[in-house]
Amino acid sequence: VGGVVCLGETMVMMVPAEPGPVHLVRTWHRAVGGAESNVAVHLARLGVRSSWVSAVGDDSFGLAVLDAVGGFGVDVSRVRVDPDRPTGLYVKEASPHGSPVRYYRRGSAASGMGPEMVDRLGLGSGEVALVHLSGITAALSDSCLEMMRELLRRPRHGFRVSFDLNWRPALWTDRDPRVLRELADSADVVLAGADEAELVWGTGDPARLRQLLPGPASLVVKQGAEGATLLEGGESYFEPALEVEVVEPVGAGDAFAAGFLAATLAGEAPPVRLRAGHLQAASALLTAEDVGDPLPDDVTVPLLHADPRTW
Ligand code: KDG
Repeated sequence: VGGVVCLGETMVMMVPAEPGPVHLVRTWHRAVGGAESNVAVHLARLGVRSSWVSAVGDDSFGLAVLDAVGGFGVDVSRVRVDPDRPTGLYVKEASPHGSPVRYYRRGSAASGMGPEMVDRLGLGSGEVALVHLSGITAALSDSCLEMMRELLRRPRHGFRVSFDLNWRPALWTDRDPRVLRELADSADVVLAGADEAELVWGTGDPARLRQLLPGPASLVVKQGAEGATLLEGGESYFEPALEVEVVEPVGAGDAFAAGFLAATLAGEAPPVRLRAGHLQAASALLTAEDVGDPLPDDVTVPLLHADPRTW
């Protein structure tokens, strides 16, 4: 079985390391985060061969990103090092109720990616079973959007494309989000929160979506703490989420995607694929880092490796 290529920006992430208003915080925890590399990391942890492709600056933060993602067992050899643009950065204030994020990524190395990057993905090699994209990339720059379009235009010999809508309002202030629909409709597997589905297709209700679409062959609608619905082959499958005490929610969507995609590639049945997504998401909800593991292993590891077939 071929591996998964995840394409999209990863940044250095700063999280306050002491309480209090952020402008007074002087000690920071430096981590690394990016939706697509988060997916790659979770896949690697699940034993799926994964590679992360993006661009980083020729700077220390770029090295930090390569080190961190590579250190999780993800192949980073196709990442472009751009001598002219810096690695992006973002600041996250961790809270269980959603985490305000401030980006410092305009003009970043990753935003300089364009259609030429598609040739770096190794698509013709027979080694790629799936390319994973997200809506974040479409918002980064015109050239990034063109890169996605170019990829989605390529004939899909031997690989599928998955697309997580990953709506980040802060990135769309001067862009038209309708382009997300165009991208979603040309992917094979789409993951969307109910709010994101509403934005793109005008409804987040799986029953209505089922009537509305043809669109992607597989559409997962994530209904928050309630559960998730998979629309596929004219059928609809719902699986409730796990109940967990949320430490910090950012990164849970990426974890869900990885669990779902890993089980999909393994040819599992729809309920098992949804449960695999929920298990991974639960492991991410229990940590403040996107994919970090600061909690005792006895909490997160069993979740990461639980068998969704025996749920
Ligand atoms: O899904 C988590 C991501 O949102 C986070 O890691 C940062 O990639 C990121 C982004 O662009 O928001």
